[in-house]
Amino acid sequence: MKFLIVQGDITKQTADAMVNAANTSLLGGGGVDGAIHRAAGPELLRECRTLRGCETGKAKITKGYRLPAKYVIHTPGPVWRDGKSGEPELLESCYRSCLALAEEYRCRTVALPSISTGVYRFPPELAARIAVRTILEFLGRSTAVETVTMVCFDPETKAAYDRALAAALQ
Ligand code: AR6
Repeated sequence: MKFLIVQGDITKQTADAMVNAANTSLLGGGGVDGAIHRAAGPELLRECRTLRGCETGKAKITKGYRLPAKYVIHTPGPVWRDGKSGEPELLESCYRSCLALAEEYRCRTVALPSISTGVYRFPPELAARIAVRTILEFLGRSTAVETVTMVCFDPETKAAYDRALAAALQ
């Protein structure tokens, strides 16, 4: 099992499954969602329309079309309000739901973005701690997934994940 943290554009990452930080409509948006839809091509939106949305904290899977990934796993993260509206539990549930689908589809490699820390304003340090803990727990019991790569778009986000991993391994 391997957990990697890299900086870059997730749409350029080759993986069996690529996770999309979507919204509950699953019909596209800005940020990483917009980048994934642009790189995948219009067939992705066509398949997403058949899914009839997704609840916050859950996940749905589609094909990857023109992306360097066999599957895209779409998850709507929580919008940060005050931290007392179930945001941490919902974020953990996003990671769990995505990884469970990757396991079900026997994916060996999974690339993930930092869910909810962009437009949805989840504090990056807390988000990174939740993501790292949930991913490490999952990797400890997964039989299909061998490598999870957290793809951070900017250096500040990568630094937050590096710190969270260092703290988790202490
Ligand atoms: N590769 C990797 N990470 C990226 C990329 C990329 N190409 N582009 C942005 N990020 P966000 P959210 C980072 O806003 O907070 C959309 O409109 C970004 O810097 O994409 O979950 C959806 O449709 C940040 O660190 O997702 C929803 O409406 C992280 O990805 C809403 O935004 C997440 O930022 C979801 O908001």
